Order: sequence, then structure tokens, then C-alpha cells
Amino acid sequence: MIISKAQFKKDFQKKMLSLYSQEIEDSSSSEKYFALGYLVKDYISENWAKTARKYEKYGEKQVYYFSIEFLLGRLLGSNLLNLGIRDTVKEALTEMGIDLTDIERIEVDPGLGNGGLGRLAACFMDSMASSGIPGHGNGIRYKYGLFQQKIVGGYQIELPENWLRDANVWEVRKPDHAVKVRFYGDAWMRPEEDGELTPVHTGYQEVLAVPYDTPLVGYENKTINTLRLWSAEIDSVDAGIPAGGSSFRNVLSYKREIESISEVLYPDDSNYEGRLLRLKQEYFFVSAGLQTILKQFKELGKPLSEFSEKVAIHINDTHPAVAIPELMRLLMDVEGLQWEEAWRITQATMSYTNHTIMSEALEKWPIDMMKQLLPRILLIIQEIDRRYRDSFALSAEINPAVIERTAIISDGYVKMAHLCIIGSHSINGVAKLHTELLKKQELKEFYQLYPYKFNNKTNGITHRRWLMLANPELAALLDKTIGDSWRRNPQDLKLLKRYKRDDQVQAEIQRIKLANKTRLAEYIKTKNGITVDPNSIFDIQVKRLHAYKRQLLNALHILYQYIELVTNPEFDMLPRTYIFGAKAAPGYYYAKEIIKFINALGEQVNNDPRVKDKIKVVFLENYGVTLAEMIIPAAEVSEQISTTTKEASGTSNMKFMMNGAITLATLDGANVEMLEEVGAPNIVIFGMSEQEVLNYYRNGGYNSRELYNSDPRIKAVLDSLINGFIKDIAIEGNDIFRSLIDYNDEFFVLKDFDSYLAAQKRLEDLYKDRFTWNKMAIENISSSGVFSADVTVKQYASGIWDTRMIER
Ligand code: 7GP
Repeated sequence: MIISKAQFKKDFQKKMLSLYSQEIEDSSSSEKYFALGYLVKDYISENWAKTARKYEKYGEKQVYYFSIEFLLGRLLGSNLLNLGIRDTVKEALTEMGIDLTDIERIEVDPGLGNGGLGRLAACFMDSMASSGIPGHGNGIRYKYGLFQQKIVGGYQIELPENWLRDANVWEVRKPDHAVKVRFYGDAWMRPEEDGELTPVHTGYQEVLAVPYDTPLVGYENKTINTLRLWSAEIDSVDAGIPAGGSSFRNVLSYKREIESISEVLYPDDSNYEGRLLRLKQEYFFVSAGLQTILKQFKELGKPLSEFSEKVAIHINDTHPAVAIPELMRLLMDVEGLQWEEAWRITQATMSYTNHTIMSEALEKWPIDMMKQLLPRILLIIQEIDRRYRDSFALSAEINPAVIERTAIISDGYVKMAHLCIIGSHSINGVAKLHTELLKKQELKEFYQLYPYKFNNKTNGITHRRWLMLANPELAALLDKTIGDSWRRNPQDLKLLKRYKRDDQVQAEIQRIKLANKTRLAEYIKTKNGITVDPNSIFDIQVKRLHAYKRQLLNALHILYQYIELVTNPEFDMLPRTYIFGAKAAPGYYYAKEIIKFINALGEQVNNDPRVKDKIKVVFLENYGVTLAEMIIPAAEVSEQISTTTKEASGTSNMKFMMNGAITLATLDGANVEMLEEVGAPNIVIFGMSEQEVLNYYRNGGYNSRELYNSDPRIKAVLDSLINGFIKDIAIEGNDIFRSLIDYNDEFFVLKDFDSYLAAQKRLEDLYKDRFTWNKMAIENISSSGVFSADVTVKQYASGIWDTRMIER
């Protein structure tokens, strides 16, 4: 949109008056944020309505991305950017003596996701709108997002994240579009006189699902899609009164029970109640979403047989898998279709992405739990399973054991990934290696049955948030050097390649990096009270804390350097600042021990005069989207060091690359494709190959104790975990030691130790030659365009969803 500074100022003043009955001069920062936010939402509204009308008029196929997480990050900055008015607004505010970035900082970062999967969903939302794809999100409006992390005495403490305490300016509550979702009761098939069976579901509890819509603003293209998040409420006091009658206390506790469905992201799943609640959440947003989509489809006046020509539904990992039986239910029980027709439509509509091969994340629900909570859905799943098994009856080649292993229901459980694969027309992994592993390992038998369903879609990130917003100086340098076409066509970042030896561009790249490092150093000083030198190498690992991501390998290398510094007079190294950011799942004890270890190590190293400030270790608390926006542009080394085969893709690896960091990586996930794009001289690779890892996992033969006994460096490092050398980790040091030695080092930390050390040394040598380093940084930035999510969502649109892109 186009707006003059004068007009904006007038609008802003008016908004402030109508909201708070006061002048801008008299307003607080938070009032300024809300006034600006609501004003920007007004600006968005017109095209929001128009986009919906346009889709309807042209009968466009709509994509609905079903995800139990959307990790959006703050929206004011990105909405202004995508509307194309951020510069105008910034200047106008500056003229009024107001700093836009100060206002942007007021916004709460809604943490409605855990990590990669939720952030990917958010990047896709931005890229779909920006590419003119009619794509919308469907999820849950959690009252509390991911916990706030505090570090106290080196330990992680979790606090509730009450992000809705003040208003959320972006959402619109739509009570008139509320729908009802049924839980519990009894379901069976009643035989009719004509021999037909009619499904019956009685004694259910009805929950009201109220939608809150958030606009998803496309980049300068007038497209505004919708993220619909559902909130659970009681219908009215007289509906669904609990068994104990309608006393005030009963109604209150009933209300609480219902509202708990949309209360927290990922309820504690260590007990039955928590797991039941999670399943409730899954069905809740899926059923509400599907009912609405079906209603909207019917308004088009088309026959249901054409449903999948107008609607694509994407299942983001298995959490929304009940979408498959739920669509079957709606098509049969409500719309009266026969099984065969409903099944054809369902399969043609649904597609599924797998995000991990970690077996503990493969969802399965006890049959009894499903029977209790979703009796009608269970009947449908049982029928899908029966038909699946029957479909092999006439085929002699299929081994019955294969059928048993791939069936949906077995061993007393409903296997959600199997349901997704059988019930949808497309299954994709999120990086080439990951998809190959699915095909030849985890889902091998399914791949043999349905090779045509499998495909790869390598993840991507929105370069608008991760470059334009997070690193405005670099964005400006790019505009000046190669023009601004990369903003729309990220692959044009390639144009920067020819400047890799250009002194001036090199100097600018280095200056910008230093400025970003300085900003981060100030933040570290304020938050952690640690002084770090912006001229030291900034070496960063930020992601969820998980054993397979191997923050431990990074920490053990630091410990190695520390021991060398204090014991070996010959040892020298370039000054380095190691920065970590990571949340551990509240119940993941081992991950929390690693956090404690990193903090204890930092405490000691940072304060040991013998280190002479060569090493600083910083653990930044509460890592999330907002913090990432400051951290990533300041990175020089990006640690992507997961055990090969374990990281499905990674996406922060791409963000770092785009901001000119050099990646230190195993050949895991999308690192493999980053290597292909940027070329071997511009990335530092180490560690075991895929084959080696798979061989060990399959055939055994790895013995970590042997390494401990034969490599004096490993021995020195591990011993210092348990001999009191590192203070304050008596328990943690011992547990970590035992995980590596007594439990044979499940993630090959010690096996890769030698090669990691060598890689770190190579990296340091490269850094000594600033020309080479800057050249590498430029190569990385210019090769990162294919990792824009714009590229990825277009591949989904043409390869899976079969949707068009609307002309701007
Ligand atoms: C993550 C994967 O660990 C990461 O490698 C990938 O880049 C990201 O998804 C996006 O595809 N997985 C999750 O966040 C997750 O929760 C369990 O997986 C279902």
C-alpha cells in the first residue's frame, strides 16, 4: 500500500484519540504500540476482505495447513514490512520523536510452538501469502504459549507465558463462526430394517470452538490470508451440564475442564490425564477446522465429489492425523456419502509431512483412550484398518508380517503415522537425506507399497523476517550492490557472487557483522553481566536442547580448549565467544543437566584469569523467535552438529547461512544441500557418514569406552566432568559421564570428537585470513536464496496441493 507520512501521522493521532482519548505526546510506549498495531490492522483489513472475495470469485483451490503449532514471532514489524510501509512509518515516527524499533519491542512474542515444526509453519504462512497462494493456517489459540525460561543457579526454571494478558491486536474473534465439537459418549452402528447400518453417537459432551482469525500479510502483493486459531469455551450454561447438576461450583469446574483444551501448548504427557488432553486438543482444532471448511465449500454450490479440486488439507506431522477419520465422518455421517466415495475424496484431499525419525516422537494412542474420548472416530479408524488389511487378501506377494507391521491398529495402539500414510495421497520428508531415510529405513515397507506417494520438500525460511527485518543493514547493502529484486526473487541473491572478491563489499560485510556482534555483546552484558569482545569469533548454537543435536559435543570442545589453556603453555587460540540458547522440555532431565553443565562451564571459564579472556561461554535464557532475530545476524560460526541421520532438516542452519555465518556441520539434514549449494570450500564439514552411523545402529560394534581409554584428550575432558575440576556439577557431570561411557554414547559424541576438533581448528585457520573468511561469508549469503520458503511453498503448491498462484 502507499501512504504519505502526513496521512500516517493523522491516522496515528486519530487512532490514539479513539483508543485512549489522549494525544500521542501523553501516551506511554505500550499505548503507542497498541495504537500503531490497531492502525496497521485497519490498513490490513480492506485487502483481507478483498482477498477472500477474490478467492471466492475465481473459485480458487484453497490450502489449509493444519498444525498444532504456529511459532509466528512478533508481527508489527513484519506486517509493516509486508505492507510496504515500514520505511514511511519509521520516518514519520522519527519526525515525531518516536523510535519504531522501541515500539516494536513492546509486542509479546506469542510462543505458540516448540521449535522447528512450529516455526516452519509460520515461515510457510508468510511465504504462501507472499507468493499469492491461497493458503491458510488452522491451529489452536493457546492461552499459554511455550514456557518462559529462566536460568537460576545454572538451572532451567519454567514460568508460564501469559502472552494474552494484554490485548492481542492482530486477532479478530469471530463468535458467529463458532462450531461444536463432540467428545466422549458411546458410538455404534445400528442395523436398520433395510439392512443398512446407521452410525449412532450418544451421550457426548459438546464443546464450543470459537475462532480467532489473524491476517497473514503477503509481501507487497495485496494478498491477506488467514490463520484461524480455535479457542475452547462452554456453549452456554444450560448446555452439556455436568453429571453433578448445575450448581455454581459444578458449572465452574465444568467450564474449567472445557477451557483447559486450549489452555496450554503441549500438556504434561507424563500421566494419563495429560495425554488425554493432548488427544483432545488434536481432535478439537481438526474437527472445528474441517467443519468450517466443509461449510464454506458447500456455499460454492458444487457437488461434494469435487471437494478435493477446491480444497487441499496439509497435515503437519501426525498431530492433526485425526483429520482423516474426521473428514470421513463428516462426509458419511453428516453428508450421507458412501464409504468408497468419502475415502476417495479424503485421500485426494489430505497430504502429510513427516518431521522427524526420532522414534519417541512417533505418535500412537491406546485404543481404549480413543474409544473413551472419540468413540465414533475409533470406529472409522477400525474400518480403515480393516479395509487396509483386506486390500491385500488377494495378493499372494505381500507377507502377512508386513501387513501387521504397517497396519494402523496393532498391539493395542492406533498408529498415527500409519493412518496418515494410508489416508493421504502424499508423504514428504523435509530434506533430501531425511526423505531418503524415510524411504529406505523408517517407512521402507510403506515406500514399497506406495512409492508414488513419497516425495521430498526441503524446508525453507522466509527471507523477509530473517534477512530484511533481522538484518536491515545487510539488506540495504544488498540493495545497493545488486538491486532489490532479491526481495521478491530470493534466488537473485546469486547476483552477489561476483562481489566476493570486491574489497569494498567485503569491508562492508565485515563492518555490518561487527555492528551486529556489538549489539549482541551489549545485550549479553545487560542480561548475563558477561563482558564479551565483539572482535572475538562469535560461535553460536541455538536450537532446542536435545541429545541428538549434541550441544554436549560443543561444550566438550570448549572444555578441551579450557584444559589446554590452563595446562599446556604451547597452546594458543583465537579468542572465541561461544553462545548457546536452548530450551529443554520440562520433563527431559538429561537435557536439563546439559544446560546446567554449560552454565557451570561458563561460570568457571569466564572467571578464570588463566584463560585471559580467550574463551567466553554465554547461555542466553529464553531462546525464541525474537531472540533469534538478534542472535543470528551476529553469528560468524553456525554450529549444526547433530548426529548424522538424526536432524530431519534444520532451519536455523539456513538462517545463519543467509546472514553470512560459516556453517560447521555434519552431513545431516539440509546441511547436505547447503554444501551442494555453497560448495565445499565455503562450509566446514566433519563427522561420521550416514553409512557409518547406520551400520553402527544396525550391527553394533561401537565401543565408547575404548575411545575413552585410547584418546588422552577424551580422557582428560571426561575425567574433568567427574573429578571436581568443573565446579558445581557433581550430579550432572557424573550423569553425563555415564551416558557417554556406561551407556555407550548413543549419539556418537566421542566418536566424532576427533573430527570435530580438527574441523574447529580448520575454521580457526580460515578466520585468520579475513579475505578468505569474508569471501566465504559472501558465498554463503549469495547461495542461500534456494532456501527461501518462497521456493519451498511453490514446490508444495505445484507438487502436492495442485494450487495456482494468484497474479498480483
Ligand atoms: C523439527 C525437526 O527436528 C527439524 O530438523 C526440522 O527442520 C523441523 O522439524 C521442521 O521440519 N521437528 C520438530 O520440531 C518436531 O517437533 C516432532 O518434530 C514431531
